[in-house]
Amino acid sequence: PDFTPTREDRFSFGLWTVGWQGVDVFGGAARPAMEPAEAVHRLSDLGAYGITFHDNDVIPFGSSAAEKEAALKPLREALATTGIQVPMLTTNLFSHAVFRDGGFTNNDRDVRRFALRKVLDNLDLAAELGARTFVCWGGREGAESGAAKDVKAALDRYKEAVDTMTQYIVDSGHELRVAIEPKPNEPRGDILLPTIGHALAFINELDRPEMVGLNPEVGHEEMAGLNYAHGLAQALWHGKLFHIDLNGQHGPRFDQDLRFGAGNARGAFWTVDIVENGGYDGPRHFDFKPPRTEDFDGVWVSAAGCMRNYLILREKVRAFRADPEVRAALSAARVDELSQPTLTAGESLEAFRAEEFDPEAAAKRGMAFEHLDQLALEHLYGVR
Ligand code: ASC
Ligand code: MN
Ligand code: MN
Ligand code: MN
Repeated sequence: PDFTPTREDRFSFGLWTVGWQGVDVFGGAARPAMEPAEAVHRLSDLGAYGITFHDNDVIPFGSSAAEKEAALKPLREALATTGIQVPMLTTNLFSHAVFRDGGFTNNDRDVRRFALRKVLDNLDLAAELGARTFVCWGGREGAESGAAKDVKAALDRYKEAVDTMTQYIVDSGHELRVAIEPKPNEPRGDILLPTIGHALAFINELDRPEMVGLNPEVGHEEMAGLNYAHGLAQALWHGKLFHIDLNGQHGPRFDQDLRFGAGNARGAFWTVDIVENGGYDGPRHFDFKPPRTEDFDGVWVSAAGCMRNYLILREKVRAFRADPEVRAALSAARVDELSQPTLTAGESLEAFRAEEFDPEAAAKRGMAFEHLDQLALEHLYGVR
């Protein structure tokens, strides 16, 4: 099989991924800055169809209207030349020290007002660039200590901000939906809306829940010890999987942002399975960081690897689903039986409660899951 990406595969990358200079907690930049237009051309050559960015990946913080337009000009030209799209835009509410206690939930009201203005401006840019999804990653919305944050008040302010965004989207006629990106910790000690589940519950309290969904990231769920593929499945079940951030992570530790397919390879297999077969129809978006060991050659190897690994896993998932022995194993494991309602329509509860059942006999039936999982692993390991 050919693992060369095409635009039909709809791979997209954040400009902040390949553009990451390697600044971390212990060291400064390890690579020079990359021009956004250069990133667009290189990603286009590699087979991506889209790019995404935070306002300040392109527009320096504090730019005037003229400076903003000047910063956007080379990007617009690169997009026009390559035909690369901008399916998603997001706002940087985390780098500048003014956001050290957050944007939407900062204890300082004037900072919250500044953050919300920044986001409303960026909604206009997102709509203008043709984006359909607007991501909110609240990396600084949180706390390191107990008394410093009134969590219930913070959630009131979070809701107020997202409600203001959706009202503005409706009033301005923009074709945008908002996607919240959960993360449990880092850079804050504890971040609000830490997991897919917390964010789903929050969305139900909003004024326009139908306009707000999720942008789950592999590493962020795995940092919390959670199963990303299960999280995507639940988000799909709620109709809330608006966008995805694909990358790699080795279990609960700092946010590694490895290229997709590195880290938890088994998790990546089931991720591709649910993304391909679960009803998601958005971009296959990568939010990774090429390790600071790499020069620019390594950066492009890493970016290409995200797409190639996705296509390799897509092929393996297809082979797994098409394998007759897998189909038989799925039947033996009664996976399809779970789709039958537990009660029959119109069944009387009286008769149902009187029904005879032998739990000892049922407890003796094996579930046959190990054979099924062994087949999956053998597809993943490349021996089937
Ligand atoms: C985002 C996003 C993240 C963070 C991180 C910034 O917009 O999805 O996970 O910002 O990539 O370094
Ligand atoms: Mn991450
Ligand atoms: Mn992300
Ligand atoms: Mn990230």
